Amino acid sequence: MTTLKDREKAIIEAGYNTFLLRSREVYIDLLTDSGTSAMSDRQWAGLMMGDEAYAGSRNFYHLEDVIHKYYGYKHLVPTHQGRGAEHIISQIMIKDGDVVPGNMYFTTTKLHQEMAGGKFIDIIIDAAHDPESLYPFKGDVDLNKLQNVIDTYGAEKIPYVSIATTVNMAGGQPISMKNLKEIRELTDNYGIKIIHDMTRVAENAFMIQQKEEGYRDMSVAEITRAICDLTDGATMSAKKDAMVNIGGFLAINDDDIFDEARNMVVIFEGLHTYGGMAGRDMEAMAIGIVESVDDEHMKARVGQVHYLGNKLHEAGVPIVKPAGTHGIFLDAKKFLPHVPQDSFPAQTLAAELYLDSGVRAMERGVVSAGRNKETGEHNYPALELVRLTIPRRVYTQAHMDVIAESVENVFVNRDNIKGLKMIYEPKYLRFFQARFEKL
Ligand code: P61
Repeated sequence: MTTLKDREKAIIEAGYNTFLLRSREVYIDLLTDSGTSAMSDRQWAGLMMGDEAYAGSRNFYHLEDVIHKYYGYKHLVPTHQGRGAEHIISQIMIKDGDVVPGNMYFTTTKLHQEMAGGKFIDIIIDAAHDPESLYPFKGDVDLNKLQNVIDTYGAEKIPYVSIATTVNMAGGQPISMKNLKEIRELTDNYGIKIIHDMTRVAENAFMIQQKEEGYRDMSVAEITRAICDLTDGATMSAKKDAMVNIGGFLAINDDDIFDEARNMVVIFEGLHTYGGMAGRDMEAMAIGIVESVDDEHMKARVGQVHYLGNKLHEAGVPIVKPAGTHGIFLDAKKFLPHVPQDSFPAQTLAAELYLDSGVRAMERGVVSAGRNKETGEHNYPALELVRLTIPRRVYTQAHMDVIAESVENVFVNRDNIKGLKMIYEPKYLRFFQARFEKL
């Protein structure tokens, strides 16, 4: 625990950027659910069974079996985390001048698509950009938007459609099975592949089970598999659903793409049977994947997030509705209507929340959206959010209560809060290292 004086010093030293705080300065850490979940007794036991052979570790074959069984993809290329897989698939599939339609951008995914010469085009439904819309599947694709991209650029310019389960930047919103089937049908007509960002696929499957007609009697595991079966390949950050501290993979059905990816992984990640992970990491991941599709686990995990969401909603705090699965997202535009978007309301709010209680959250607004590649202007996203991300199996209900109290406290005092100005801006993924000063 820290005093207000400690926190004032810490946030100034961190340039009002929660990514630059030291963890010892943080009381409840809601920066991310990435690599921060608690591993189970079985996963820890798995760490003890690491086979650290350079080549052909038995943990790799275990992981491969689990991925075949639960996700169904034919080939596995392990990587050190999600962006390692994004790098490889983007470099292999995207050519200069290509376009990649997707259900809202994700920071690292989009950057890798651009670095490979592509342009990302957002085809998510309009409701996803509206924090007040109560539509339960705000991760859905607008099929007219997708058709429009195909008509405008031609199918040969579209290496794949990028589909995330769930959509992180929209507030952790799921895509429906119905919509995914329709995307499959449309892309099949043109021979376009679907590459699946499956980072939180089990959470998406749980939301389908709970909210989509006809899925109540299917298990999270069955729905997860059905989602994967509608796609051609996937990138995975195993630090989320699969509850490991580090790890990820690329999975792909196409033999030729696999051949290239397996070759490329040895340049950037490591040998094709470990790809940047230790044998023990692969073992913990294999076990974590099985745990991630457990219905009871998912009920507790998403239930905890929704408990916090309900509390904040009842207190009148503006949040993205309906609550997503991996965190609660504060609507900073409504929270701080007097702070213009170019004074970074979400960055400001995250800093204020830290000052109030030592709760660390993450900006997901104009800072995260970066600059337009052509004009150099800030991208101004409709969603200007602060993400209160909940790690899995870490915090208790009492923590949720403390978090809600602190957010409510900042909300009551919101009129006194002023914005920030950016004084240092890195070239890539600026939100990680940018620095700010109080206006
Ligand atoms: C997170 F501020 N997510 O949510 P890697 N796809 C998706 C992710 O959520 C994801 C990756 C790919 C993080 C970590 C993070 O702008 C940021 O294993 C849907 O992190 O490489 C990661 O997977 C990339 C935080 C990433 C960020 C980028 O907290």
